[in-house]
Amino acid sequence: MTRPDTQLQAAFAEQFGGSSFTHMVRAPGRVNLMGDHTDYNGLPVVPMAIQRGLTLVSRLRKDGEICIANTDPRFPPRSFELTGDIDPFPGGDWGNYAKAAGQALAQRYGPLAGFDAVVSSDIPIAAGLSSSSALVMAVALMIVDLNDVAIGAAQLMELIAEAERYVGTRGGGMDQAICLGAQPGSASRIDFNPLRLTPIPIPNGWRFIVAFSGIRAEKSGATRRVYNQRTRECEEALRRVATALGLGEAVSYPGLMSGMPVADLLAAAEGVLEESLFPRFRHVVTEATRVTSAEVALKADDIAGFGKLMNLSHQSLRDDFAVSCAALDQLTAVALGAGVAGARLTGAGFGGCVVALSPATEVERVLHRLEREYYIAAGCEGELGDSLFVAQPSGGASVVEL
Ligand code: NG1
Repeated sequence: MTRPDTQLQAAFAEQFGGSSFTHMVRAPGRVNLMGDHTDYNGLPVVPMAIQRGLTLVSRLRKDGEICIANTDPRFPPRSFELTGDIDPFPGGDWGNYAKAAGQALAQRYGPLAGFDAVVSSDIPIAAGLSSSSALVMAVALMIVDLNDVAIGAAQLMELIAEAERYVGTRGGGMDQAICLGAQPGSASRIDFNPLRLTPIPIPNGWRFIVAFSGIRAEKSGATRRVYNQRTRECEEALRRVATALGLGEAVSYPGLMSGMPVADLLAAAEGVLEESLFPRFRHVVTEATRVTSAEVALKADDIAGFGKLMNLSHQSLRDDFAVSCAALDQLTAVALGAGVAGARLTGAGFGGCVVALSPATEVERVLHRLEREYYIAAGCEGELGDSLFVAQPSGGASVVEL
């Protein structure tokens, strides 16, 4: 891990009366390659951590207060007492992500000492690259390290996935797991209940391009409502299909899928789910099969096969799960027109980013086409580095004492 930059040192000194910090956490963002809206249904995903991340520097306090500032002026300093019952800031406040981690750890391991901290991040915000989970995980790791909390990695991933629901999203466990458990050079297949991460090396000649649509999908606003609506629709579809098949309400999506082939499951579901719910169900179960096929394609260095799965995934997210939007569809179309192996929206959708897979030999040409036909065509000028970049498969979050 590199040392913190001078901007962070100056920000910390300014915020906390000239003193300096002793610990640093680096937590990456992620791009999801396959399996969206499957994690909260207990079904697998294949994300990878990226080179963009969040740095949190801090120094232990003698009391139980967390005082946290941000180098991004949009996020004013926040402080709160680290207890097992923390009142949230108003909805949408960035400090709630720190409170989420703090409350969960204090409930289990309190009383805990707090810290003074400054955060700096280069993960685009509300872009489906998991900037929020990087913050929750960074705060959690810092609390764990400064307080010598004895907790294993898998336990921390699961605790923090649950903890992030503090902000009001009924999310799954993908983001927290990959943020902590990623291996450099690899994506990971993640299975849930129990949580398992299996690294899958990215073949040398593959490049994943991340392209931001320009539409922010703020989870604190309207996006949260639709996201939570999808989680409820999936639960409802599961309950009805399981009941119709005489399986009882305790069955999970993985349980359902292990019991019969997907084609039979879909035929049974179509008979019991109304028109609005059946496509949601179809997305979830077909996306899970695409995750397994994607793992096979990755291991076989089958770029064309992986690309086709990405295209099918995008169609399913757009048509069956209804989480795409015109800008994401346009961006995938431009990428496909530029000759990529495949392209799909990544993360929750409703805006955010597209991920496109290109052979390394073609990547510069594809980047130029995207720049010209999407960004310049829309009137964007200047540096595009935050909106358009090649993702490097990176390692997971870690903490160092400086
Ligand atoms: P993003 O894309 O970061 O909003 C969300 C959920 C994931 C997963 C994806 C969709 C959170 C913190 N993250 O991610 O668990 O459900 O949507 O696949 O809620």
